[in-house]
Amino acid sequence: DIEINSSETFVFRSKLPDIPISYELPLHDYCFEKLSEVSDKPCLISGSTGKIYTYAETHLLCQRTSVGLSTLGVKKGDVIMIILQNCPEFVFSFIGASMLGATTTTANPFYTPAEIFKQMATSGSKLVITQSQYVDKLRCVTENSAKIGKDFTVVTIDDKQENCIHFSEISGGDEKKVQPVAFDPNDAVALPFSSGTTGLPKGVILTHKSLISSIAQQVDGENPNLYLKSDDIVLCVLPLFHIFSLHSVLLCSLRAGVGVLIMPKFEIGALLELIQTYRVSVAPVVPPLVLALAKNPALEKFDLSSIRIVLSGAAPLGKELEEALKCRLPQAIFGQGYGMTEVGPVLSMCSGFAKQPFPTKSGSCGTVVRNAELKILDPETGLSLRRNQRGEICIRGPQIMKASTIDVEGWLHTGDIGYVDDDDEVFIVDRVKELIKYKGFQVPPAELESLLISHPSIADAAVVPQMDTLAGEVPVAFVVRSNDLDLTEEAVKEFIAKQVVFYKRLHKVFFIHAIPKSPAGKILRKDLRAKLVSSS
Ligand code: 4UW
Repeated sequence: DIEINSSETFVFRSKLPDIPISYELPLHDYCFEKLSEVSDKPCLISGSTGKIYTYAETHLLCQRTSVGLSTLGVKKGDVIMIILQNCPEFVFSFIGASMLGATTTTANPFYTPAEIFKQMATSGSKLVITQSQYVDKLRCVTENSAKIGKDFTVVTIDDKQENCIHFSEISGGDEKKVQPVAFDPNDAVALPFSSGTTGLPKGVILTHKSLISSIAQQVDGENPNLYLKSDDIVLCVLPLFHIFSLHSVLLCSLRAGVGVLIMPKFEIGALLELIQTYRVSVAPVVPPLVLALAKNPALEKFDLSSIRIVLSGAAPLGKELEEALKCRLPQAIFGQGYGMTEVGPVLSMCSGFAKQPFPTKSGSCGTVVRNAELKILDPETGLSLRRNQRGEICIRGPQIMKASTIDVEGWLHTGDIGYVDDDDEVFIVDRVKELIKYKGFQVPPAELESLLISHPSIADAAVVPQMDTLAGEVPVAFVVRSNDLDLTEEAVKEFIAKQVVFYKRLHKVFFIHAIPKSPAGKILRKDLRAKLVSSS
């Protein structure tokens, strides 16, 4: 019964006060600002070899790698590409590139050659750092005529490969040759790929300013939102090529001066063993990992009492799942963060992780980070909504990417539907954007649709998410055959599977007569999603 004033905006803010954030330092110097205080402390712990790099050693190797990269011709403004499983060399390369004023684009090592070359071309990278097992993909001539050693440079971190350079040649640079480069806080430092709210994957320009803002919003200030204690060991099993791990696991830990336990891939036995051995205290996870931990009987055999924080994100975490793991780790605080690559990346974080924590509710994605504003818009009317009303989540702050789907007032529209409750907690309930998330990995429908339409027997196609207990969501396709009525579901699935990374594979194909579209030609995805619900 309250009259709505159409110009009124309801802005939600953090419970924590804003803090001053300085942009005088480039990202690498900001992350290592307290180096002298932590130089002898463990920084990177390699889970696979057991090797421990102190903060001083890590910093030195980053400097040497930066000199080595510059010897290979990498300079300010260039883009290098990292195609690695989690490993210390990932860190040396990313920070080393930052020291040169260069930008790093990260790719999933499981990508197909087509996906890798697309990202390489779009990002303009001429140097790739990878493992020998992936070099064959880079030699794939059917995808690209560019030649290793001639058109682009490849560095391998393990075995030496023909025409490639070995990492020891670049990490052996002379640190005394480090040249300070002129730097602007608005220079790009990371170029993760994301499809955002619509379309194909695009390079998201994250600047020194955006990443420093987002790190500061988590770990800086008198009462940090994500309080990392000096003897914490943070688990780094989520892939560093994704912004969640790169930002909230690696960069936040470096800034806070805590140890990072690096695991190249997820394997439950090894994971439990490492948590016990290294007394891991902070566990950033995604829902499928929560599931693996909650359900695995082997958990009982290990001492996991060191875990004090479980931070989940990148996809919705069901309450039952959270409860199931809580029972097994009764000493830990559970909470979620809500991130999006374009937001640089964190919108909200569990305030139960703060140095002086707040009580939080299960299912919430935290409260909006400090030094930022969040509002909820009615998707129909565009009006700003009050507490407990569902609408599109929008964010404004210094962490969001340079140039994007930001409106004239500086608000980024996420394409996520949610609400803010009476205690300032953010809840996500739906997604209006096209994006599909398989175990937290991005599956852009537009990418699969363009591949489908390239098939000679397919006239039109649309890809939408279907709910799945294990993966959260899986992509399924609606396909209009052109004339070949023999085209089978299997043939369509295989056609796609050959061209994309495993999590983008189609789980079902439905043949229909026409794809429902709006008068403007936009696929009516809601209608297709509704068809799935009614048929299941
Ligand atoms: N609940 C439900 C969530 C949630 C979610 C994200 O691949 P992107 O672009 O980016 C991410 C980043 C996640 C992240 C980064 C840093 C961090 O600290 C943190 O906290 C744990 C998480 O996923 O996908 C963005 C989209 O993923 C969905 C949502 O739709 C968002 O727009 N998403 N987090 N907690 N859904």
